[in-house]
Amino acid sequence: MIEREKNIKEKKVSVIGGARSGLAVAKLLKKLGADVFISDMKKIEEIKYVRFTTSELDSLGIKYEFGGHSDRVFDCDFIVISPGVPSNADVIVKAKNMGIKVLSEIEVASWFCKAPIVAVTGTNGKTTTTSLIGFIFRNAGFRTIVAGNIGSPFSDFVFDADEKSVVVLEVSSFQLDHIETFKPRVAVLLNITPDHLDRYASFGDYILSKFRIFKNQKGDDFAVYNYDDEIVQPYVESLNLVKMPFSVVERLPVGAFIDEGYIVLKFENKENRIIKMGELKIRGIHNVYNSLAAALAARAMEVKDEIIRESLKAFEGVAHRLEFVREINGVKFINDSKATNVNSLWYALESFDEPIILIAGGRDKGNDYSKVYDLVKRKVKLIVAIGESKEKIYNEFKTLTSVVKANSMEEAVKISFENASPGDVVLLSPACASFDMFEDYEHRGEVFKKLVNEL
Ligand code: UMA
Repeated sequence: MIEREKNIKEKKVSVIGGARSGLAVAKLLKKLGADVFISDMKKIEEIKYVRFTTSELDSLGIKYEFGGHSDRVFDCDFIVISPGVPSNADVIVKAKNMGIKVLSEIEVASWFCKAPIVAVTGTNGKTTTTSLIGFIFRNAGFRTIVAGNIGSPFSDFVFDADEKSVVVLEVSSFQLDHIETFKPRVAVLLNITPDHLDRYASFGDYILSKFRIFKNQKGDDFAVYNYDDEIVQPYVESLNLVKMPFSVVERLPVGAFIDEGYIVLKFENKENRIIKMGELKIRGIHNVYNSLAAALAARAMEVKDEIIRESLKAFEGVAHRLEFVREINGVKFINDSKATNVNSLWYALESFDEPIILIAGGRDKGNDYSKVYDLVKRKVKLIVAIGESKEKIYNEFKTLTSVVKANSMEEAVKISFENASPGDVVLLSPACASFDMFEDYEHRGEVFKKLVNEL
């Protein structure tokens, strides 16, 4: 690491994308003495999530350009790419053709990380599992940093971690696409289902991207993985790592599974019942999976079962993921704005026994809704379709249940409330990205909650 720090001083680095990760990694590299240049295709005032000015960058000594990528980008030793910048963006393709190395922000931050990293990926459940693992480590007394795709760039926190800390990172496929030496002590792979098909040439490419989480692990590093996932299981079992599988279907010879309604950890032929599934505060079978994965990640770092038990019992989940908002006249309102793909919607529908009024739609990512046809038919009494994809949703589901279209979230909440009877659930679980109507899924969830609280 010291070698890296020394080397950075002599490097010229171009950072593509100047939002959260771009700005964080630029500051990190500048602090270490590099010559840093940020380039963003947007004007500075249009950049989301972070507000900063050119004079702030001037005072930090960071160079910049906004409103487009010029050839100045290529005058560097390597490029750091923000996760939101597609690999096939002109600027990236050109850089690669010129032989310039393109690295992700988590790769660069990891060079300076003294703490072991627990990295969590998967199509769904990443944020909940990352938060839960962080919660367990904090309860176990570790100095714990939770960062990454969850919304806080790793680069902002890497110097807060020392050898005794643990860094729990949510990592997306976009972040894994450009790693080189990034090596988690514990890698958690929750599941893989089609997503981000607007960014990958095929589902196969997306799968390969997820598998990169294990790329640099060595024989004594841990792979926590979903034994029930037919894409994940055969691949991980072919790796030479310490394997920690979890299953809700099978009793495993080693790992985590369900027995007589209990979450069980089994190692060295010793079975420990940790907690009854019913005692988990977070609902649904997907959260049983997330809890099994988190328990194994904690076990890998030698957290005691007692701490794992207390933590699983107390954890209340994360905002925007099946978040209970309010009950009015016996109608429960649930904010699942984080459901940005069909699989998340599947889990959300599966989590409720009550009749559901579903608010769905937004920016479509090549969604195939056939997986939820059956659940919609059985459980959903009304769909309120919103956003760019409302026509598609209307056409997909009109023969299965009632569907109406709304022009705004306000109208969607109003229609849902008017049509709800006591005992129903009004569920915002869009299965789409939010960018057609909102800044991001958090903004979408906040707007929904505000409207519900005003009813
Ligand atoms: N940009 C360019 N050139 C391009 C394309 C984009 O300059 O060709 C610029 C845009 O103008 C914009 C910037 O790049 O200003 C956007 O970068 P970004 O989207 O990477 O934004 P960040 O704020 O850095 O957020 C990223 C992650 N975003 C994405 O993966 C899309 C955040 O994940 C993450 O929390 C953050 O880094 C900190 O690590 C969000 C997300 O939606 C939550 N993730 C996806 C998901 O969970 O499904 C993967």
